[in-house]
Amino acid sequence: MKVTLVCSGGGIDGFSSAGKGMSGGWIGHGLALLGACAKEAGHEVNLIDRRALRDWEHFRQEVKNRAPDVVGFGMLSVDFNPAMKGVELVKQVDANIVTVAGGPHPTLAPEEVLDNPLVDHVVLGEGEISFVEMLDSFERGEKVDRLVRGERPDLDRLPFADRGLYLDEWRKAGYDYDSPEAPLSPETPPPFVTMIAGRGCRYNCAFCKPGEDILFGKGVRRRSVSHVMGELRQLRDKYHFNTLMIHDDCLTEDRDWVGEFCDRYQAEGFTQAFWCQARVDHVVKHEDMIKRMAEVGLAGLFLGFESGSDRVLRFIRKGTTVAKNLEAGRICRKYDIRIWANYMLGLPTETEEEVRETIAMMKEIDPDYYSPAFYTPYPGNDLYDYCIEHGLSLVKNHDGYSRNPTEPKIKGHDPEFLRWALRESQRRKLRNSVKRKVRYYWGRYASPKKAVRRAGRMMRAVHGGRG
Ligand code: B12
Ligand code: SF4
Repeated sequence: MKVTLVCSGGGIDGFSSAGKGMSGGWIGHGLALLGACAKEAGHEVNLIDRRALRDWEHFRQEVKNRAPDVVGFGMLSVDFNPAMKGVELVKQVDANIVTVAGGPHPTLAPEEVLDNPLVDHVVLGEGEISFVEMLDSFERGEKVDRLVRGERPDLDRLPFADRGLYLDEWRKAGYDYDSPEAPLSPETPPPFVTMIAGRGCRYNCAFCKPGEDILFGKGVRRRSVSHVMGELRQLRDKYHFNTLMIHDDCLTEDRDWVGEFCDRYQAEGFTQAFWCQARVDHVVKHEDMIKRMAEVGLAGLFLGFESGSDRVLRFIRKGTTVAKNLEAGRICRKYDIRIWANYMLGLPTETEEEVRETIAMMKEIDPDYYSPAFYTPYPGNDLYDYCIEHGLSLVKNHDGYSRNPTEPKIKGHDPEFLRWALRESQRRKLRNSVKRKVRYYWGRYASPKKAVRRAGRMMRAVHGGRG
């Protein structure tokens, strides 16, 4: 079968965004894995990334040129409108092309996607096995149900994500990367790559669950360290990666796995700095694990601090406390680990006083990167259901399912106050700003390591001049 996968991503501003930050410059591991599996089964696969196209006419042309038998759309809730527009255009190009939708939104709100008669099939949950079986059935001319429940794969039996599917498209669109994926920050110099070591999470935050359980099943399935090391070796040989982001919701959940990973990372000669996501309670409970991770290359953590109010943390079932948030911040600082701080403003039931507590907490933590969100109710979690039941949601259509802090997404909050809180939460205390400046200039010009390196360079220059 000739298969075209479509990355509908990038939200409403998706076109011409490839390479721009993490939304535009990171591959989607779901489609990259689906593509790898379909290729392995003998199908011909290519990918259209909306982010690397100019407009819908460009999309139509690409579909025409590729003349696929099947088009598979991957989508989050925020991608619903562009994905449905894509389905419509595919059918206009050729009504015989089979359209299949999968990913978080079709899994969490299948009825909305099935409502569109132009969508021929919907796959719920993980697609590697069932999508490929579907392609095989099409090839044999067999009938396939419209709604298919994806079978969960053994992650160690999967091939590695086919990054080329994305990178080739980006290059064709003129993005001349010195890095396979867009670096996260100036502290993750290229070549930068992302990877996924497992699926699922055993925690129960109300703004997330049960969505991820529905998508990946309850609990965590992690690839073996050997399988992950195989992919890292491939990334080293093929892309010479210099920095790495591991996307797992919570890589630090299994101490033994992390311990084995650190040992193997070091033993196999990897020295590249890496970042990952973690929970603050893990950082606090297992400082020794964090220390070990820092020894082998952990350079930064994405931490979900969420709120500076213990009442709000309980309400959203985060399972952490403000004291743990502060302590996790202190531990990161101790091991020179950068902090990417995720937190929310404008949650349901949150008072202005509690928002101020979040501001005060952020000033105390003094993270390296602020990642604030206006709480957004999107389908698939208990807090979304709460907002719908209480008539709180201000989201008018799927384009509004982005957490970007532009407009408050629920009723009961003063927009002006939240916008002030957004700015204020990111304003450092004078003491912290000064400390940061000093650290920066020390690191850049005066640290003993740098001084030795600079002296070495000067000596070589002098020597070179004489020679
Ligand atoms: C990494 C990540 C990001 C990255 C990179 C995204 C990217 N390029 O893919 C960044 C930081 C940019 C990001 C951004 C956002 N993200 Co995000 N992200 C994730 C995260 C942590 C991992 C994604 C991943 O690779 N998973 C592993 C792969 C293997 O799983 P998968 O992609 O779901 O694919 C499998 C199935 O879904 C299915 N499938 C997928 N596509 C298709 C297509 C077909 C045809 C078929 C048959 C099957 C199929 O098969 C795949 C293999 O089994 C997930 C949480 C998670 N653990 O998955 C959240 C998650 C996907 N993100 C989420 C959200 C809300 C967002 C944002 C909207 C947040 C915001 N800023 O407002 C944005 C929107 C981005 C956009 N579209 O523009 C939600 C989506 C919920 C929803 N209802 O849509 C999730 C589930 C987190 C959560 N628990 O709430 N995200
Ligand atoms: S928010 Fe993070 S820790 Fe909480 S349930 Fe979701 S993935 Fe797990």
